[in-house]
Amino acid sequence: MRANRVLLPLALSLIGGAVQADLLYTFDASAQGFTVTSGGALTHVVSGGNGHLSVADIDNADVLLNLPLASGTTDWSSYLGGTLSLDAASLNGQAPSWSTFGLLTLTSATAGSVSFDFVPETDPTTGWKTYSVQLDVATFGANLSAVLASLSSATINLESGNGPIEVVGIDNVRLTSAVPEPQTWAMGLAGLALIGALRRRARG
Ligand SMILES: [Ca+2]
Ligand SMILES: [Ca+2]
Repeated sequence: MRANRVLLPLALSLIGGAVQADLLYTFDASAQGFTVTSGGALTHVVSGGNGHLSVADIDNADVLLNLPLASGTTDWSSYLGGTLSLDAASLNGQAPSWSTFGLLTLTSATAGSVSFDFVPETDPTTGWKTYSVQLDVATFGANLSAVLASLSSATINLESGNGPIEVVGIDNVRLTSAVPEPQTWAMGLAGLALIGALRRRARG
């Protein structure tokens, strides 16, 4: 039994290294903790059980959508190499005339910030479209891993109109971890095998 006290946590940590929770915000019942802290007014809209966020630009400050994070710092290391995606649409038919829509900025309490604009300058347009960005060093630079490990805010710039003229919709914000590398799968399988061995020993 003493060996199990050492081996069981080891087995669980091997599995934990391979399995990382994805996040999906569908806004079907609420705004799920998303806020707009600058330049815009956020409304949660429900239609036929499918909700989304509606954000109206109200002044000349950038409209910044904040993803919900725990206070202090959050460790998003497991999303390094993963993907952030969202659905967006122009809700009032305003053609895009400002290019910063889709600028994702990740800020760390201790390691500065990184950013990347993942929506084409010609979007969003009327009708929902999905946009995504890979959270990798090739896209955000070498500082990304340090920022993700001590994240204090994650904001998406929603400015698509020159002046307070646009109303945009946001839905299905999704954060997925990287597809595990073969060696990560191997660690997870090793963890499962170890647990299997411990159970057999406990029975015997
Ligand atoms: Ca929805
Ligand atoms: Ca604007």
